[in-house]
Amino acid sequence: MKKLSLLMALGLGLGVVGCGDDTAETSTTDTGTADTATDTGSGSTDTGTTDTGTADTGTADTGTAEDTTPVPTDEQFSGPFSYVWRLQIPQSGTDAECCFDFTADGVTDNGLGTLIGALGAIAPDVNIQTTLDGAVADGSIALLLEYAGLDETTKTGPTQLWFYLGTNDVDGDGSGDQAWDTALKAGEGIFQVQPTSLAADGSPLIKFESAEIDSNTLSAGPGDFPLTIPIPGLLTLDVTIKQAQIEADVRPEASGIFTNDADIDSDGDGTPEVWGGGKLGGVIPVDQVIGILNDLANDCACAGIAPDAAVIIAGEGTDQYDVACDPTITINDGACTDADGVICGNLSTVCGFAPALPTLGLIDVDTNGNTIPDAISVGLRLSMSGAALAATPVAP
Ligand SMILES: [Ca+2]
Ligand SMILES: [Ca+2]
Ligand SMILES: [Ca+2]
Ligand SMILES: [Ca+2]
Repeated sequence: MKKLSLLMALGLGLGVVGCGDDTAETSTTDTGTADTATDTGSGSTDTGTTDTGTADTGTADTGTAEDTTPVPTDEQFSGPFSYVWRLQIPQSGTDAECCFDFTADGVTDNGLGTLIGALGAIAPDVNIQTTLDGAVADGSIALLLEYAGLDETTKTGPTQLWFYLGTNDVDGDGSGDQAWDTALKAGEGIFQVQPTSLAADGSPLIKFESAEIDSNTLSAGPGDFPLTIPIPGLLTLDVTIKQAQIEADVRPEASGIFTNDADIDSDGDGTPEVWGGGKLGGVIPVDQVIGILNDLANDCACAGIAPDAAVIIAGEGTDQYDVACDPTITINDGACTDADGVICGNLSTVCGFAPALPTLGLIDVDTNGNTIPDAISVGLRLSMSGAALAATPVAP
């Protein structure tokens, strides 16, 4: 199990992603499997080279071609950029807070908010939002977006979204070079890209390959999106968000792309609260979460757990996603200390709680069409300002 520091929180620094609806069609010969799906997407007509390959025997494609992926012609690190100066996790409240409807019932879904709200009730001293705010303000989390291939003059049209971890400590003295609350939020920030967000060849690890800015709306996805979310003192969610998408109310300025805040009365008291104008959402298969918990449990030798034990047994049952600890595994967590981590010392509590997990309402999306929810919807609000890069990425 990877124990990731807060630096990696939402740092998007792990894993390789294949994002976007369609991979760009760049070859001239069709060597792939016959197309059997109807293309229902929108976008501009595919104007690429004529396909001279084997005839496609699949269902006729009656939709508009979805191949809008621009091939960036400008250099990496040339911008335009955004700096994410606020990440908000709605924990309860109104439908408008965040972010997307994954169940086609017209109501947005956010099981992550439900989970964090529940954690807040169980452990009031663990405030995820305060932790996130602090990490962004002190530079531990400096998330940058590059709009690759975006028209540099109009800052609109098709683009790719490339994500980087950055630092404002360009001079390397250990502290940020500019004030977060004024300069960075105002779009005056100058950053350097951290190598943890780059592949061996220097290209970005995390990206939405198909995105667009149109009429002040930035949209991207849906696609797969790897993400790391630490829950301090409990666990680190290291997951791939499925059906990930971004939608943001943006305005292009000289220094980059800014979000426009959204005023939403999230607590229903008649006075609106300020939310970031960007929305990032998707669903996390529960199987991934159970895998993380079992990885954590496998580190609990102090409780008598074998390194390869499947402590938690989970999966879709006849009417719900069932979760329970293996009753044949004996847990002696009383022998664990704080040094063994929060999970090991509370493993029997976790196991006592596990069967109740499906009843909390956070497993809320069915991803395989059998009507049994098997995934947790998530949503974050983003606030962004323009930004610039100082130099090539810092050396590894
Ligand atoms: Ca819904
Ligand atoms: Ca510095
Ligand atoms: Ca209010
Ligand atoms: Ca299902």
